[in-house]
Amino acid sequence: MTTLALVGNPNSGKTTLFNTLTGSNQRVGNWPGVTVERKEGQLKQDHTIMIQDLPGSYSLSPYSSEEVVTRNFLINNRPRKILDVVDSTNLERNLYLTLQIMETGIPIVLILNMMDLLAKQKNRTINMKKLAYMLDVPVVGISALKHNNIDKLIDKIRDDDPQTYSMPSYDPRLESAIEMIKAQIKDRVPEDQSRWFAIKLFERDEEITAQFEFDAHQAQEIETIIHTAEGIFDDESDSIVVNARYDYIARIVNMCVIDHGDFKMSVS
Ligand code: GDP
Ligand code: K
Ligand code: MG
Repeated sequence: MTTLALVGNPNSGKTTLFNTLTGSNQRVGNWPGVTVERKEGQLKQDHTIMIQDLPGSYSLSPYSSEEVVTRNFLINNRPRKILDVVDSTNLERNLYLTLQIMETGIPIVLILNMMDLLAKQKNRTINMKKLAYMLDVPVVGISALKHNNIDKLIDKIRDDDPQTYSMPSYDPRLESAIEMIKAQIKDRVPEDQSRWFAIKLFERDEEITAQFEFDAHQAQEIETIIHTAEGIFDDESDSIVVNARYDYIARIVNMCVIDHGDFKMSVS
């Protein structure tokens, strides 16, 4: 049995897509310890594929029960692939979660949902080929509601090639801090997960930091790396990362999206 995780912002269409993919092959329950609904189901076309519908999240920070359930599932269960459902009419905001998903190193299919709405709005064109190229991940545009392009999505879901992608790379000064923290933890975590943990440590994520049980010397070394970066950026470490992600998204969107509305405004 292969487990794939459905992840996305609230209202990106995850449940609609989940129902389309699994039909009536669903099990509904609760996540242990929290009143967050848990849903899993087998892909209609292939019962060896189990799809886990994870709670809607804007980030993988521990800000809400939903986000904690989602991130713990991704980190502890390491699903074979993440199906990242993005509301294509809210691309920038949704890509913020996508970047964090990519930091985990887990293979991903980027699903641009609500393409029917985007087409109707007529104010934006997304070049999906370019987006796939820039992010280095497979991208498929669908409408979960109208069932458009679901066959193509299922092909990508069933594609079992071991997939890797280049990690999004941020401001070089931030990257060097991340590299230094990675060096501190290199014997403690698998290589493909080290970026995720290094970023979480850099953000001073309490839960992840506690998991490592650093001795005083190592805690001090890591704190010095973080503190130095904060001096360089004149900002708190967690907002350095937030800004780096938004800068990266702005660059990607700038190259992959044409806003027709902006153009009209700029000439009038
Ligand atoms: P979730 O919160 O991510 O599980 O999102 P839902 O599946 O509950 O969908 C949120 C709303 O968006 C619902 O009203 C859906 O009918 C609607 N929706 C989902 N997918 C699409 C789509 O592809 N196109 C359009 N127009 N609406 C959609
Ligand atoms: K909803
Ligand atoms: Mg839902």
